[in-house]
Formats: sequence, C-alpha cells, structure tokens
Amino acid sequence: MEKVGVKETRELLQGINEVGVFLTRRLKDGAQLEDAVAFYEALVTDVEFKAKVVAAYENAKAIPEEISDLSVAEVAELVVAQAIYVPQYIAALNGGV
Ligand SMILES: [Ca+2]
Ligand SMILES: [Ca+2]
Repeated sequence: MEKVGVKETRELLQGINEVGVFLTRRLKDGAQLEDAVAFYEALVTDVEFKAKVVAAYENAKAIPEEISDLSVAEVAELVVAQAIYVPQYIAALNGGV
C-alpha cells in the first residue's frame, strides 16, 4: 500500500535542477566571484527561485521514506519532473547569461 507521496523528493529534485540550471548558465565561461554574487542576488531578488531552493531542503528528512515507498506512477512522475529541466539545461548551455 502507498503510504507517502513524492512531494519532498520532487521538491529536492526541483531545487537541485534550479541551482543546476543557474550554475550551468553562469559557469560555462568558468567560475568567477561575480557568479557567487549573482547566486546570492538571485536568492534575494528572485522569489520563485528562492522558494524552490528553500522547499528543496525543507522537510528533506522525509525523503528516505518517500524513496522506500516509490510506486511505478511516482517514479514516472519524478522522471517527468526531471525531463522538463532538460530543455532548460540546453538553453543555459547555448544562450547568453
Ligand atoms: Ca509513495
Ligand atoms: Ca521539501
């Protein structure tokens, strides 16, 4: 029987991807101090970005239980949640800052 969903796992996945896309866009020309500043600024000024980063680690302790309770439908949900970031990574690699 299903006991728990994948809310926390999905949020962690999203948070990692949000940061991942950001870093991909910033660091493809190498790491500079301004990249750290830009990350800080994004956390301060971009409410949506910050909310996703905060959600990623809030209640993260529930993730092991969610993982041990994964159903096929939940795995599919997580795969879809990951897949939607692929175009963003590609855009981050190809686009300007
Ligand atoms: Ca479950
Ligand atoms: Ca969470």
